Amino acid sequence: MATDVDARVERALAGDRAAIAKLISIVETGGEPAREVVARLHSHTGRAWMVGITGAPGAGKSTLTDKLVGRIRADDLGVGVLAIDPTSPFSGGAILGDRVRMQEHATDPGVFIRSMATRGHLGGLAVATPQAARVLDAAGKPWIIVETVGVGQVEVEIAAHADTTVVVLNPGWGDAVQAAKAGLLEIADIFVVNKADRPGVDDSVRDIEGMLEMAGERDWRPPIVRTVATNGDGIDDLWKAIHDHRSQLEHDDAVVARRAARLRDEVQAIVAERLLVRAAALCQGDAFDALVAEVVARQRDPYSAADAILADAS
Ligand SMILES: Nc1nc2c(ncn2[C@@H]2O[C@H](COP(=O)(O)OP(=O)(O)O)[C@@H](O)[C@H]2O)c(=O)[nH]1
Ligand SMILES: [Mg+2]
Repeated sequence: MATDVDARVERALAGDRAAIAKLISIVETGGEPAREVVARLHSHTGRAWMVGITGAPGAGKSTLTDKLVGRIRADDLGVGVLAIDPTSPFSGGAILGDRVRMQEHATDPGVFIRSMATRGHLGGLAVATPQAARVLDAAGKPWIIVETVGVGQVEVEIAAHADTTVVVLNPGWGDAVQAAKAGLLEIADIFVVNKADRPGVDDSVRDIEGMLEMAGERDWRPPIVRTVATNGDGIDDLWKAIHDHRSQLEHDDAVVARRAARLRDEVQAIVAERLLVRAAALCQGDAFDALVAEVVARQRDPYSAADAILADAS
């Protein structure tokens, strides 16, 4: 087993696509094999720049990601893409759509694209995504794009943990307000108003500027980039904005603190995941059922039942 993992890791470090795909599957599934892989990969990481792209479903994130991949490839740089979709595991529609959209890059050896669904992750996306990104980083991809739907807490957190977080909005009354409600404004390093071929772009830009004013002074003022992802308009501006943000973070050494915070959260997520697994194991079986029966019969209160379970466990 160990030699099996070693061989795969060696091949992935050399950029072998099949090995990269297999390692991502292993870290996605979690458990002991994932631990082994991560233990071997971690020291090879820390070089990639991770760009998070988030926003409401249908905002154009996948189309934008596809164009950005093309732009990165035009600079002859390698790129890995993790498309995270929390939609129903049964529909599969959005994931299939992303694949089709990115098909032109599918045969490019400089591009690695992976769709991750929420199903099948023992530890959940909060644990699986950084692991998958770690594989791509170790495999030498200098750029990693993580596309997440900015609707759930976990998805927003994943995007917020990128080195550069891009929040995608569309023209139209209220979109910026919705984004604010979802907590997207605080995490944005760059705003994109995509679908700039539609009316209301200036209003959206003004909305965002207004909200930035209210948020007060920051080290970095997020630029607002207008794009038409479908035809590639504004992609150069977005690529430049990403570079500007990267330069600023690197210049201030802020990237060190940001990445340390990311790793800190990762360790915490792993601890939380393990405690959940442990809790599930403790809350089953005859002894547990007997305690619950006592609570139901009002012979015990829920807290003392929990105390009894934890006392037995330690
Ligand atoms: N008119 C217009 N449509 C766009 C633009 N960008 C994306 N779309 C369309 O919006 C729909 C959703 O795009 P998609 O990239 O799947 O959005 P995602 O859910 O955010 O990943 C697709 O039909 C795209 O063709 C744009 O700039 N202008
Ligand atoms: Mg998408």
